[in-house]
Amino acid sequence: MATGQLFSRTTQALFYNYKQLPVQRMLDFDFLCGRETPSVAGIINPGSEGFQKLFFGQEEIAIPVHATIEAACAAHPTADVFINFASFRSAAASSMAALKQPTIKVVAIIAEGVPESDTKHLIAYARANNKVVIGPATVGGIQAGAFKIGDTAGTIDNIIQCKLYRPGSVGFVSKSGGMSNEMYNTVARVTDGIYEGIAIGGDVFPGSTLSDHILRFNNIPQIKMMVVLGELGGRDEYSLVEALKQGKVNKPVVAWVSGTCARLFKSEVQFGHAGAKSGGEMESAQAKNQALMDAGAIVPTSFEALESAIKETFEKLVEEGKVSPIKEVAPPQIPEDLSSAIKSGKVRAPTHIISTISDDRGEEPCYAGVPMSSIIEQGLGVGDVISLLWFKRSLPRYCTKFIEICVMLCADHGPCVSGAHNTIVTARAGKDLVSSLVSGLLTIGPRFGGAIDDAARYFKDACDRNLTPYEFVEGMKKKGIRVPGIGHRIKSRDNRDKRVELLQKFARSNFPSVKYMEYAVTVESYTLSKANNLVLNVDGAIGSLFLDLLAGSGMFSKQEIDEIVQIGYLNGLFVLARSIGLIGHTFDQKRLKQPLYRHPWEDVLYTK
Ligand code: Q5B
Repeated sequence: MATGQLFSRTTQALFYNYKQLPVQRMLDFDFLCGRETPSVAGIINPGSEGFQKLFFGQEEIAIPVHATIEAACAAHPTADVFINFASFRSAAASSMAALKQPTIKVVAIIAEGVPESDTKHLIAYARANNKVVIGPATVGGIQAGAFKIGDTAGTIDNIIQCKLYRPGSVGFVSKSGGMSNEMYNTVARVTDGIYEGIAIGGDVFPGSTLSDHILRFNNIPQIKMMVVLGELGGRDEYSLVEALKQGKVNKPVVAWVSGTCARLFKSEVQFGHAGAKSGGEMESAQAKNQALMDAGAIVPTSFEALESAIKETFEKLVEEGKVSPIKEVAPPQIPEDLSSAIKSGKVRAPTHIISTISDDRGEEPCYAGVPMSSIIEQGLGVGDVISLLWFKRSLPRYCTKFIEICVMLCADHGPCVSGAHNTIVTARAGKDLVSSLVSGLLTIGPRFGGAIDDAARYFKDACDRNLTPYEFVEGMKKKGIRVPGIGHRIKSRDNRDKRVELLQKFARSNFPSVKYMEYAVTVESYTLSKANNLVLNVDGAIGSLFLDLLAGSGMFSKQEIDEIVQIGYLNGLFVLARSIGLIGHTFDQKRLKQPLYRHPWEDVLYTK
């Protein structure tokens, strides 16, 4: 293992398996410490490349994302720390790949549950190649005022409270990451603070040991004393005992091995960590505490007494003049994330979108305030969903049934109509479903299917103004406008449109009034006197009947009806319905494996 500093204020890391929170916490720590460069040089997100936007203080920065470890190392040759947030399944392979990169010197493995045999291989490789592994099953480590691994030391508030934004004189090493947070606090209270803290992880075979780090701390001049927090189970603490006995450590070491309560249990107990179980007397907390004390460490009588032991040791160093007084600096304020500031009610921000028809934020999505489950439990249909999402209210059943009939009757009208033709040609050109559908939908307009809204507008205006059919039709003719909802390419007086008949039949027996539809029929009588094909078509039937629905249901104010007619909701019925048929035509052509369509020459009049 390397012999001194692992990190500095310029250390940069590669972060494997993107997790937004720990990366952002590292960058917030950087800002707190006044680092000039972000401590995360790059992110490795296997298989994807690009940039990830994060905050560095108040500024947004784009951190490069690489698909492979090799690519990341090549792009960031000065980044020598590899922070591995892979799962326990892939942590070993990715850590080994990182260790094999010449640029990587330290690998921190966060995952818990890495197979012990894999960890042993990593340890052997790291030792042979003079590299450091921290973990597995670790939160990482921190060099105060310089560099922090992932989530080490928790929230920014905790980091500030523990004064980790500037270096102190204490080297700290523990097995537990959770306890290290506790100890950073304790150390900050009774000394000038942490210089470096490492959690080696709670596995049976940690990548680096307590003594590895204590020996390393011993070589760092800024560290004046060390604190060790071991735990029952394993023999790791004995290598520290050996180092102490051999005089390899010449700075005071305050140590405590937790787990003394294990003796209160009748049988062997497995504590939180994989390695935290007493396998015998030697591995008990009591035995290890005793051995450490015998070897010269300062060992308190209990965990509660650890704080005063650290305090006394530090005060002695101060008295001896071995620690120079620290110059306190106030850390800069980290700008709060907008989301958390809003949550805590500190700020308000204008929204960019306003929406009134649906809400997916609760336990279940709601359509116009009606929960999904209630729609299903009441046995409501697509007509009810349309009434909620388009009209923002629950309409009576005869209205929603009428909507459903419109959708069913307009779903398709054969392959020869404009929309289906376009869809078929597009599908045969090899295009996908959405393109084929959309190319068909784009033909819907004033002549084809999209005359419902105009039919409603003109019929309403004429009927409300009590115009005779003659006045209405001839008035339109004078303006050069064809009456929307009148006329059809194939339907005529003698070949009535069945759809129109069905809609009229339903409305006559269910609607309170069919005033507008009857007006449209009188218009039809007049236009039929001009030409056989000037029938009330499906658009005209829906347009006039919807006016009757709006006016007769008692669910809409006059103002709302005017708005619906003016905005133009009703072509939506044809668009929605015909999408069903156009999708069917797309599938039909694909199923039939139809080749590219080419219109025949003989069907074109070539003329000058
Ligand atoms: N004339 C639909 O025209 C069509 C007149 C009129 C006064 C009229 C035409 C029209 C209004 C728009 C409308 C919806 C283009 C139709 C639909 C869905 C579909 C389709 C499908 C499906 C048909 C001959 C003479 C001329 C014209 C006069 C025609 N319409 N006068 N008001 N509305 N209608 N669209 O047959 O004196 O000779 O110059 O624009 O409601 O799209 O199945 O195919 O489900 O898919 O081509 O049902 O009526 O007639 O253009 O040769 O005109 O009649 O001024 O008079 P045609 P044209 P003149 S439903």
